[in-house]
Amino acid sequence: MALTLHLHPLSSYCHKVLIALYENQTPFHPHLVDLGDGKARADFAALWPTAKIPLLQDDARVVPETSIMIEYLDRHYPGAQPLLPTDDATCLEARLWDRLFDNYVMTPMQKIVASRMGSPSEDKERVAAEATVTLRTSYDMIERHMAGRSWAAGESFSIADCAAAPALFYASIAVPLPASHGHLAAYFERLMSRASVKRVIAEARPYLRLFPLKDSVPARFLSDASAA
Ligand SMILES: N[C@@H](CCC(=O)N[C@@H](CS)C(=O)NCC(=O)O)C(=O)O
Repeated sequence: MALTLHLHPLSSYCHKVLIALYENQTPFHPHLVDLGDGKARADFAALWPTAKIPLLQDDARVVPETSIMIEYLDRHYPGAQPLLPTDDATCLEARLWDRLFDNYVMTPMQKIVASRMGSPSEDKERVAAEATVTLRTSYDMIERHMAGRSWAAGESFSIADCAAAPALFYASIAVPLPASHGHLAAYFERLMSRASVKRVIAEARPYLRLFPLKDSVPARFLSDASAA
C-alpha cells in the first residue's frame, strides 16, 4: 500500500502531519475520513481504536499519534528537510516544544472550539475560561522562548514548528495573540509564510464554513489572494 494519511483537511492535528509531508514533498495518498458518519467512523476505528485523525499507514504498519508519525516519516521517508534534528540537545528541544505546543496550545484551543459546538452551557463556559487562561500562559511562554530565535528549536524548521503552526493558527482565532508579544507575533508570521503552512490553510479553506469559530477567522486567511 502507498503511504496513506487518513485525514480531514480542517483538522489541526492533520495539518501538523501534512506540513511535515509537504516540507519534504513526500508522496502520499490522502484518505478523507468523515468522523461524523457512523460507518466511516467504525471502519476507521477498526484500524486504530482511538479513531483520532490523522492516522498514517503504509505496507509495514499503522502509525498513530502525530509526533510519532513525524518521527516515522523522518526515519523511513527522509527528505531534504530533517524534522528531528540530528544533534541530541537540539532534538530534545524540538521534541519538548512539540509536546508543549500539543499539550498547552492545541489542547486548550480544542477545548475552546468544542465549547462553541451545540447549545451553550455553564459547564462549557467554565471549560473555555480555564482553557483561555492556559492559552494566555502559553503565549507568555512562547514569547519568552522565541526571543532571538527564528524557529522553535535550533536553526531549522522542525517537528516543533509542524506542531506550532496549526496550534497557533487556530488558537489565535480563539484567543487573539496579545499585541504586546512581538516575538510570538513574528514567529506566527514566519510560520504563516511557510509554503507548507500556506498550502494546508488553502486546502482547509473550502471546509472553514464548518469551523465553529468561522466568523472570527481573519479575512487574510479566507482567500488565495489575501492569504499570508
Ligand atoms: N494525540 C493525538 C490527537 C489527535 C486529535 O485530537 N485529533 C482530533 C482532530 S484535530 C480528532 O480526531 N478529533 C475527533 C474525535 O476526537 O472524535 C495525535 O497527536 O494524533
